[in-house]
Amino acid sequence: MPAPRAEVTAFVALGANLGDAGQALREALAALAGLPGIRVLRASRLYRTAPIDSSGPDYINAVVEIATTLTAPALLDALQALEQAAGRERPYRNAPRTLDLDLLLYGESRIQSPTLTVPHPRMGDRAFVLVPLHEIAPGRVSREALDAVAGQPIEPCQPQRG
Ligand code: A4P
Ligand code: MG
Repeated sequence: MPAPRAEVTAFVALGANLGDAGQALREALAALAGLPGIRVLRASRLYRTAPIDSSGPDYINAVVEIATTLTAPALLDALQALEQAAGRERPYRNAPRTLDLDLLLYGESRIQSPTLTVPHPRMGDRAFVLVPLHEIAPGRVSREALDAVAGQPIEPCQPQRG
């Protein structure tokens, strides 16, 4: 029998701006937690954010830290299956969406394939990723990186816990 794969810590960004976006993110979190090979370690609050390079209503965004035995491509497949189940359509790039799940970080891996780039290439430009990531993993986001996106509107939907 092959040895079980070791768990890898990964971070996933969640976003939506069509329909009940907050509900879509809560359901996606529950669905992620129910997938074999994935344990949810920590989830950020939900944040309301202005669209960046996109259109339509405000987005709801969050970031989740998971431990997973899935490979990075298998994790991407699982994330895309959840997007499809949430009714995701892709009429054009950066179109408004019912659910977007992006793989931000997968352990310390650097991946460059036709279908997967990790770390996510645009994560450093975006408050809607850096602010929730900083909430759950402050060591992963520098003060300089946060300062660089300070002009992008973002506000938590819930007060800070504890
Ligand atoms: N792909 C490559 N690397 C990755 C990765 N690390 N994680 C490929 C996920 N997917 C990755 O993605 C297109 C293709 O990227 C996938 O087929 C996959 O093989 P997609 O989800 O179909 O399309 P997309 O979401 O339009 O593209 P992408 O690259 O996820 O868009 P961005 O750059 O992430 O921007 N403003 C606010 N306020 N909040 C948002 O959440 N999101 C976007 C999307 C723009 N503006 C936003 C928000
Ligand atoms: Mg995406």
